[in-house]
Amino acid sequence: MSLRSGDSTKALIIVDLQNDFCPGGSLAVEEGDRIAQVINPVAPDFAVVVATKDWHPAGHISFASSHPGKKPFETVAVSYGEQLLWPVHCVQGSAGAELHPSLDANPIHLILHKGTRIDLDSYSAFFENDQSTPTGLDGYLRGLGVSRLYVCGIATDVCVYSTVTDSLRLGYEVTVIEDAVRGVDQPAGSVLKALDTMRTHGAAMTPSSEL
Ligand code: VGL
Ligand code: ZN
Repeated sequence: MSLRSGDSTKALIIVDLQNDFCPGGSLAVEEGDRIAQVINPVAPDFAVVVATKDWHPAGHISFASSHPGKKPFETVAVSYGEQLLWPVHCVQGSAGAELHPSLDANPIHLILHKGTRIDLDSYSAFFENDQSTPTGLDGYLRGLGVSRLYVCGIATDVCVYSTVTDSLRLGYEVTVIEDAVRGVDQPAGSVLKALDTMRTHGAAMTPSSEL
């Protein structure tokens, strides 16, 4: 678990590789569980490895069940704009919120819990969905001298997307590990659109074989 002697400016960010986002989970993403086999061999080569966990209290604002009459994938107006509603997922302390067992957790230095406030969702690893409340991750990474991020995980079109665009906005050099991301694709086409926008904003796309 010590910092490696490799390039200390490079961090791996593993976004929300949790049971609820994998086949069998409440917000299952197709092939979500396949990512681990791609990440496990490369993670130990990074000086810094961060895993995020979506970590919601029961009754969270992003759950459709918290809004009478609303169904998953509908939206509601909240104080910070439109909130897309989801099935109940990643409830703090539940089995669904655990990292997927196929992910080797040993190389992880920091596990960041996000979306922990009942009235505020958080997709990005850097800012809550009000776009202004920081998670502290930027300070952590800068404190370690990190300037280059390699991002993987779930979901390409939700939390990976927000994490990547925030990273670019914060001035990091960002690479998406293209065979280590999977998306919700809700509505259909969201994954392609997200990949395209990430590229346009300056993210590089690399297969794990070229790391
Ligand atoms: C996510 C939907 C709701 C994600 C989190 O990790 O991409 N998606 N909460
Ligand atoms: Zn969530």
